[in-house]
Formats: sequence, structure tokens, C-alpha cells
Amino acid sequence: MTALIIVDLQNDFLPGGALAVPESDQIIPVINELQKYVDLVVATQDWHPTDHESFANNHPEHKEGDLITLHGLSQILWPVHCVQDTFGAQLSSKLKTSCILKVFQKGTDKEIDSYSGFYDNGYRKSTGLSEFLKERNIDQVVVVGLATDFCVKYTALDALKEGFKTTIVKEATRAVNLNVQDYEKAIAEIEQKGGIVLNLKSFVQEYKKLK
Ligand code: VGL
Ligand code: ZN
Repeated sequence: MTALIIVDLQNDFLPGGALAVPESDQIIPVINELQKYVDLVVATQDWHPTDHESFANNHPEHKEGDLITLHGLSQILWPVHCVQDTFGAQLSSKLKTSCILKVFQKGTDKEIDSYSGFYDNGYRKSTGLSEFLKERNIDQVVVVGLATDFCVKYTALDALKEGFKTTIVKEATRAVNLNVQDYEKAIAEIEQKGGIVLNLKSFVQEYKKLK
């Protein structure tokens, strides 16, 4: 049984948003299409309080992009994004949401960031995603969404650690790209740690065979 995990397809990560990922709007039709090939669809949602300590403006002595140590963990400082109950935090209206069984929110504790949809960056708390999938006999996941070099990467790596066969579809994710080639680097790391990387065409061929 296969689940599609749609990571952070939120207005703030789309063109015009507070932390816009280049070309991120192009992945939405691909993700809508992919939903047809899986048994179950879930989503994650970055869901920060205004005083979240990953926001640069909550550290007057620092600026966006600075790397600091936050309660013992290394933390990149971001612009204010995905604040709870704002338009920027909403899932894109272009995303087909009727099949999404549950949305897992993360980044709600102001003291710790949460890139993965499974655990916060310090593995202090689980979001319940792993248990949710296992209870429904999911053994394979397909991780798509934003951003390849952060939340998609850490969600995929945690999925592998949790024992799920994990696939990435290249056309269904885009990188923030703090540095050039962050997309390729993230994809290579997922593959090197046991993930399967497919383009859309081979994914569709693979999954048609299974059905
Ligand atoms: C993300 C940076 C900060 C992401 C979330 O969804 O990849 N990146 N918060
Ligand atoms: Zn965030």
C-alpha cells in the first residue's frame, strides 16, 4: 500500500509568497496527477506561531540566512513564513485537496524548527504521521512538494528511517536553493540513503504495472 505525502504546498512557498520557492507553482498539476496512482494521500503544513525562533526578525542581532545555534541545534534564520491562520500558511487553492485524508502540522513549538513531516529537528516529538501510515498498512511512500532541499529531504530521510520504501518524483518537487545545485544535492542524498528517484514518466509506468 502506497501513500503520497504532499509536503508544505503552501502559499508562502509559492511565487509571491514570503519564502517563495522558484517555479514551485509548476509542480502542482504534477502532484494533482500523482494522487491518482496511490492508495492514500496525506499532507504536511508548516504552521508557525509569530514568535517562532526560526524567524530572523525574532533575533534583532541577526539577519535572514544567518546560521545560529538555537537551544542546542543548528538553525538557519528564515523570513517570517507560514504563520498559523494566515493566508501564507494555507495550502494552495490550486492543489486538489479532496483526497487528502489528514494534514500533519509541524513547526508549532517556537523553540524548535521542524523540517520533516515525521519529527521536529531534534526528534523530541512525533507528529503522528508514521503511526498513521503504519496503522493503514502503508509500506511505501512517495514524497513530493516543497522544498526539495529542506522539508522534502528531511521527510524522505525520516520515511526511510521509519522503514518505508521511499520514492521521490523529480518533477514534483523544487528547491529553495540557498546555493546553486541544492536540488541535485538533496536528490542525491535521498538516493544514497536508499530512496528511489524517478521521473514522472517512469513513476507512472512503474505504478501502472502494480495496479
Ligand atoms: C521549509 C524552510 C523553513 C520547507 C519550511 O518547507 O522546506 N523551509 N520552513
Ligand atoms: Zn518553516
